Amino acid sequence: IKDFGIENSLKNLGIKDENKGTSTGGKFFASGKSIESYSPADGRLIGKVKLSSEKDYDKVLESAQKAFLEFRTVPAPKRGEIVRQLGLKLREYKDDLGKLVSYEMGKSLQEGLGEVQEMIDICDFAVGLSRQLHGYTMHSERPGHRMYEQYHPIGIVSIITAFNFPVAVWAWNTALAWICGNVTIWKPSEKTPLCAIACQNIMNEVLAANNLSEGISSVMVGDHTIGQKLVDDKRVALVSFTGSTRVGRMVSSKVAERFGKSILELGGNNAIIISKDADLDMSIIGAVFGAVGTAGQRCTSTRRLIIHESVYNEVKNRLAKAYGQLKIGNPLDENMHVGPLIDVAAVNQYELAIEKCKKEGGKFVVEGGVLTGKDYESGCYVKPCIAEVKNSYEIVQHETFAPILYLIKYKTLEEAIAIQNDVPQGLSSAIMTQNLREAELFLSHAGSDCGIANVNIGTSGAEIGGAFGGEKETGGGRESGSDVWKYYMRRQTNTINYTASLPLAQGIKFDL
Ligand code: UN1
Repeated sequence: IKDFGIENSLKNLGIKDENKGTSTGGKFFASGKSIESYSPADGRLIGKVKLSSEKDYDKVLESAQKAFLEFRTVPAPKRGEIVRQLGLKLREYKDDLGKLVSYEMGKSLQEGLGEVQEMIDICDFAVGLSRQLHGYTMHSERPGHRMYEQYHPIGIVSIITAFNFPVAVWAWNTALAWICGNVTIWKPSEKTPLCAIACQNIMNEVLAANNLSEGISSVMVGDHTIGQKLVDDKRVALVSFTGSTRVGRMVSSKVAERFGKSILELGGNNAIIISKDADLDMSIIGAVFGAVGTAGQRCTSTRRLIIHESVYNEVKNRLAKAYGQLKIGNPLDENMHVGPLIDVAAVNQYELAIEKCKKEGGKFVVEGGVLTGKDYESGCYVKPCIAEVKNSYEIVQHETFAPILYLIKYKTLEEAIAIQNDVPQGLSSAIMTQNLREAELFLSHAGSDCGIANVNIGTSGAEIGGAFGGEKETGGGRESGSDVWKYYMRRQTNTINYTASLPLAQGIKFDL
């Protein structure tokens, strides 16, 4: 088997055959059961990981609580300096980590490297931000008084991430949480535990170089019981959860019940509207990358194309031709466009969705199917497929994490926007058009209802500088850029009286 240098990268990242899944910044430990991580690329066992147990959980939480008391007093720009060093380390390890992401998760090497680039980018962003945690000042209605708002650290931030972005989502959250003076506890997906251990190894180098106490950045590779404990634990101020709408709903209500804060990044059902005035060359590339990139396993993957009737057949035929040219294979091989799905369970979901789509009346323009034979031994490779459907089909309303693209025809832009919005999710959306009126209507208050709305760009591949997240069943959370840092802090309004008298607000008189 061709190794693509993965053995060497595993070594550089400190991944062993047997790993322990818990670290608070120092040595790794774990006393739970063991799991195995297989690569969906070639089916090989990459390594074993001993999971965090409930006993380990208590240790991590205590260490985080202690660390917070100290870390919150470190000046924000100094915390930024630590994030700057993390960004430098990530540059050093970019090739190795990108390769591991590709090998353990299955996305193409290009996308694996892109994911590490997102980590580097958010570090740079956070460093600058560490000097800009601004609040407003305002004029008091009382003479000799001053008012302002300030933001303080909130405490322990737990980060629960999914397999599809096994490293970047942690970095988005950690970089911001840190500069805000919080400590973080990461529970990664059990499907990509080694990516998490590699990140923590990198982090531990930064922590050690700065003599920082344990507990500032912890990882716990554990099963759902660990996730549940984090969600229920009053000591955890903010739960940042990325995953399914089904689990997100539980996280949301459990955290709300104890008046904790949560950031939810749940399912997407993203569409591109291809107008009669679209640049079709651009539209085809945008649609194909959006639908097959990461084998359709991004939250932002393009699931639906809403195509104007006048260009419908041309787009359909050109898509079919483009799909015919897709090379599916080992994601570490740079000649391949599409890698595998994460595991065989995901392949089953893909097959079920195709079956369901057919039952509901979907007509396949490009047939799907599971690939077998040489180079496909892992059983995780599937053919990206395209079906003509109605938006109302149950399967079309549902997010299937696989490269299945649905085509829908429209007559007027108002109708297209209504179709685009007529799903339970609200993450990403796009329009391909060179017509200013169409673009502006799509972005207007009568346009897309999603957290992300693009013009002449596909639905996936957002930059970290803007707030990332979506509405409706996507959960309403925002991560990464813009003013998202405010989620990671508690807000305080301060009124200061510098006179010798005590006037009350609203002109109330109270004399003794
Ligand atoms: C996700 O799929 O969970 O916009 C995140 C994108 C990436 C992030 C996706 N920057 O596609």
